[in-house]
Amino acid sequence: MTKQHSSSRRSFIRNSGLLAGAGALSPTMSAKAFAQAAKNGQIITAAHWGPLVINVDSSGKVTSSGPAVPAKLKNPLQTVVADQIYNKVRIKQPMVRKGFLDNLDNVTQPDGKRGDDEFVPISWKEAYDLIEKQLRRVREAYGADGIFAGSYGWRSSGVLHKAFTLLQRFMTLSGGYVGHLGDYSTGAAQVIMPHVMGTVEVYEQPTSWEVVLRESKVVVIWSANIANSSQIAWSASDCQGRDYLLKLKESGIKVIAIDPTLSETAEILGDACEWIPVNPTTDVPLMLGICHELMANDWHDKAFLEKYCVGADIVADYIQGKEDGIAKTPEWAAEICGVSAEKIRELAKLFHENRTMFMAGWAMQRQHHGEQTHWMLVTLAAFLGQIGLPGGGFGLSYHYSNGGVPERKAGVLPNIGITPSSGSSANNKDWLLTATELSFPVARISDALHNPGAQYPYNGQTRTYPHIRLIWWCGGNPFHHHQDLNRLRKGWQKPEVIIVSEPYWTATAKHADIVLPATTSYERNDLTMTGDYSNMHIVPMKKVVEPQGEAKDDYEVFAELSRRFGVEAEFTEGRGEMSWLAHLYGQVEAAARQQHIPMPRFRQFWDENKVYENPISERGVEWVRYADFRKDPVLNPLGTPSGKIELFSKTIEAMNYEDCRGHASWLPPVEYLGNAPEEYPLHMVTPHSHYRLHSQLNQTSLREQYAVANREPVWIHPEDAQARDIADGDLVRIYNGRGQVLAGAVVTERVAKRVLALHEGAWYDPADGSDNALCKNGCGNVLAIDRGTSSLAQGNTGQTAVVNIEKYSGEAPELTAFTPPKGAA
Ligand code: PGD
Repeated sequence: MTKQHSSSRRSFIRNSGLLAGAGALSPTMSAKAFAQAAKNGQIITAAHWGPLVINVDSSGKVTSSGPAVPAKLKNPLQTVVADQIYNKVRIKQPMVRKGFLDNLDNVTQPDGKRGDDEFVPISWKEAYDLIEKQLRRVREAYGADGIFAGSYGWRSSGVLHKAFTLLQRFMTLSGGYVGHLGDYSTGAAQVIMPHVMGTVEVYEQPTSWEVVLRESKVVVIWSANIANSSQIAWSASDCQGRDYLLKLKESGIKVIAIDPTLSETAEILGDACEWIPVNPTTDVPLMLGICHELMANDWHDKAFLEKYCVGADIVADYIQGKEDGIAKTPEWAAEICGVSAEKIRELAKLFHENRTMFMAGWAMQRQHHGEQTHWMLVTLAAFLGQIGLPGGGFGLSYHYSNGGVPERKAGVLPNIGITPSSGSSANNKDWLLTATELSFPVARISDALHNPGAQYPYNGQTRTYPHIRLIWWCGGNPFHHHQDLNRLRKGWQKPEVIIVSEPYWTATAKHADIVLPATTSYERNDLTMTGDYSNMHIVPMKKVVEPQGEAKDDYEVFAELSRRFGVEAEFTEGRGEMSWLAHLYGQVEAAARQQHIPMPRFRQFWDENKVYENPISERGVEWVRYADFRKDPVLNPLGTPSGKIELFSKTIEAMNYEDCRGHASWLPPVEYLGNAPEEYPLHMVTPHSHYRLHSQLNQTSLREQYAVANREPVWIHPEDAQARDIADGDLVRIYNGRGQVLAGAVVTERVAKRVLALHEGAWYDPADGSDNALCKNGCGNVLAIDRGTSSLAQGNTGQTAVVNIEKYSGEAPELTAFTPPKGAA
């Protein structure tokens, strides 16, 4: 890695732990070994972090956990199942906030104390009674649109115990709710890409890794951290993505990582990878500079642009400055993005001369004007003319859910649905239309709470925020995932009732009125596939231990509430846990048999206690994204209005948005290094941690491996540290006009100058109930800006924040992130 310096290496290794696991082969679990494992009291289950073998002692207690599928690199997330189950921050029984209980006669006038109050234990019966009464009251007084059950979040794996799906199933059947649009992962890209490529693109299988390894000459890992993200998947990781990284390392392919930080991916690739640090949120100028150089040398693929794209001439005029008088030369780009003009020219030549695959991640679209980055990346790939060729073009999902791992021949396991499979009477209900109209882009939650009834633009429409009176969150943690938490905290005081279902006392649970203890996935039976694209395995997710304390499955809770609202039969469809699993498995078995894939009957599958691996498919191995379109764009048109790649979109232009024009453009963000004020001269980025899935697992012993000064570590460049007299290991305060957090300094050259990297997902831990409360654990979202990416997508902007940092001079406050609130200990 060209930019790695030895002085930073030690602190990096301390903070990544990656190399410690390298080469430590996981046990290969053959069928015989699985059978033996079961006999020995080992249980097979799965989590987002892959299939797991769990060791249980004679008293039924979990002693250790590890991988059930072999992988060359250790996945630390697989090792802490016991910590997840037995944790002092588990919610032991239903709880109600004291101020809420005292104010029950006046519940329409909330007391403003959420997040700064004590809790009182209640029985499940009391909790159900309270919830039933409040739901009936809110629905009668305000209709279904008074209830927000969008409840975004990563919950846990499983096709039956899907937290927010169960909440929404109950709400659908019992009278309605308002939900959300989009997600935090790809809020901008998933709205812009259908206009450009005719599909969301971000959740689709890119060209197979096997083809890349055989055909690509250059791989550009652009704002993506394949090493970290492949540890997890929306279903369960198939654990193959990082093995492919190791193969890439050995392949001789030229690999480039463009990123403000030297990620774990670049670290694994070592000398096979050149790190090009780029200023945060300035990838568009870099791409424009490369395009300018392609055009200056007449290297752009005119035949491709003519045959497969619309609007290339308009974009070409923009690149050359004919539209706005600014030629997007490498020099112009270098000034903004921090990559030298010489390097930009070198990249243009390299990409032009070689089969190049862009593996783009999503962090670069979680920023103000984030729609532009993926649009511009497609534009650059189109100028190179390699889209649809083996090993060329772009893929927007190599880092996610092990994208690029070849798809297997498989039946696909269905999930329990939001509406019953029999078809629901709910579909005919009046509320559905209103709720559809009032659902809002998920990252506008604070805005919706602060501005009920206000109108806002979204993807060509004018929409209206609902007036939210009751929130139920189940399977997510907005008090880590949302931006500008001080603003959320204020808006959060407005609804009349807030209910949270959670296994742990997260900040979201601490900010609720009624808290229901949920089981972890290890306390119930379920099923999952692995690899959201590869469909590689089907795994029995076996209950490992009985529910802890008074925790209940979300399924059981919503089934009971459904009974109270007279819709139990529709909710359960007459099934209990195991009959649901047999039913869902039956569907995958039937689909598999149609493809002549033999599968055991459910009972045998379940009893065998093993991971079932689907057969290899030649088609999956040889998959080249957009090959059909390239072969015949008339017979295989894209889903865009023109059927081609829309480098210029008439649809978007007609929306007349100043913040998203008819073609990809450089629109400077509201905050970045190019306009940072003197008091906040640094840019904070918030990458995803190697040791967590978002905020999940921050409470486990893995934290001992990365915490610095008992806080979330922040990476700071030595020059920025020296200028502030900050040493490695110091307790520091990071702050801007939105808030302040404590963190532990890691002084390292693996972050670009004037950039701080504070990984997302540290549990929010406000010191008090004040407007600018110091977060004692280091949650970056206290500092990130809360505004939509643009009028088009209204996605989240978690990567947009300018800040400053100083050595913390006061006495270190006690960390309370992992301590239950008063009354609950
Ligand atoms: P998680 O930590 O996964 O984060 O935000 P998300 O809210 O998904 O939260 C899931 C919660 O569900 C946990 O608290 C867990 O305990 C709980 N849970 C797990 N299983 C169950 C269950 O069975 N029942 C119930 N009731 N609860 C359960 C993630 C979001 O954060 C995402 S997807 C992205 S991509 C964003 N990334 C960034 C970023 O890069 N930078 C910033 N600044 N901010 C981000 N926020 C976003």
